[in-house]
Amino acid sequence: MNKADVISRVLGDKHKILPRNPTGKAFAPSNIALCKYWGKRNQELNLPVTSSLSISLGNKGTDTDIAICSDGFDHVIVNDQIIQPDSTFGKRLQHFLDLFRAAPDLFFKINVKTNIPIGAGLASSASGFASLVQSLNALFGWELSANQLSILSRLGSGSAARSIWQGFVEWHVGLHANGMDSHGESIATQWPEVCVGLVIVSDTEKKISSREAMQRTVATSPLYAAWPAKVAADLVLLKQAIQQQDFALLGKTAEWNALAMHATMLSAWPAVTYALPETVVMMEKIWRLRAEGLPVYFTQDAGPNLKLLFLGKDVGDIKKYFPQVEIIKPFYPLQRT
Ligand code: 2P0
Repeated sequence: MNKADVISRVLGDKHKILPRNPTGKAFAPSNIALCKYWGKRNQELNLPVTSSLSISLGNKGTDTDIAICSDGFDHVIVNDQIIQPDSTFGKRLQHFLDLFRAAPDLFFKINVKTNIPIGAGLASSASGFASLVQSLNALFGWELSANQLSILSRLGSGSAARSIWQGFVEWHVGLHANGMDSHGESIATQWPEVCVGLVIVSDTEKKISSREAMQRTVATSPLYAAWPAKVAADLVLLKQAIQQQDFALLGKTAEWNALAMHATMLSAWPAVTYALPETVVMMEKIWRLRAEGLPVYFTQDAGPNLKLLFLGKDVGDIKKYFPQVEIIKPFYPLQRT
């Protein structure tokens, strides 16, 4: 089963219809995993080894405008820059769009605006593919369900399966080889006090893609065997923390899960590390502040930047100790900046 088979299955009769509308637009939030997706059981379909759980970042994410075009090629603009079709990103996008060309002469004009640094471990591909799929849904008039949108987004980038919803989202591992049961699900609980702080250590492109790093970790790390059990335990704890609004449990579980994921990478060969010296200095600072009584925790993805987790009551202290922090209130998504 390949991506085209999955798309046929999701779209059914709608697969070859031409766009019903001249344009489509959609916004999707970025998301930060509190229990990480690290490792695939199917590379082609981005099917994960484990479930994962994230929090979406409200108004931080990607807007995509798409229109039909008959120039014989696609035009892609990201943050006012033309994407060259032969660049790595241009080719990746092209391959994805090819899956949705209902006629050989159907091309697209795509304008993408993202308000998060691209490629710095801030999940830009997640919000990018989730907004692209939703803009295609609007353009073609497919009227897909959220679960179907999540499945199609996953084909572009695994973590995009979670960016269809705001708030807490669980991406189910699924049992089927075709991945039809591997999609996100919104966790209804609202927790308005929870804040995420972005601390940018570096916004340069990462040296090694998540895709390659995951593959290398699964293939070579002796610690990877312990990862699925760690995830299973952490998912239980995170859901308990969310339900009981137990912030210490949420923060501890998320931080420990991130450190365990990075430990699997560090024990791969050749080792993978996304931390810079500044990343480690910041971890030490967070641990010191916590020992002094400030309930702040962190998580780290495939990049050197840390995302802080804290409560609204501590915003003043967080700004004092991390003057460069950008504060996001995930449960107030309508405050567009
Ligand atoms: C996550 N990350 O759960 C994990 C934690 C990074 C660290 O999902 O190959 O861009 O496109 O499926 O989704 C980043 O990897 O990888 C990621 P692909 P993706 O958020």
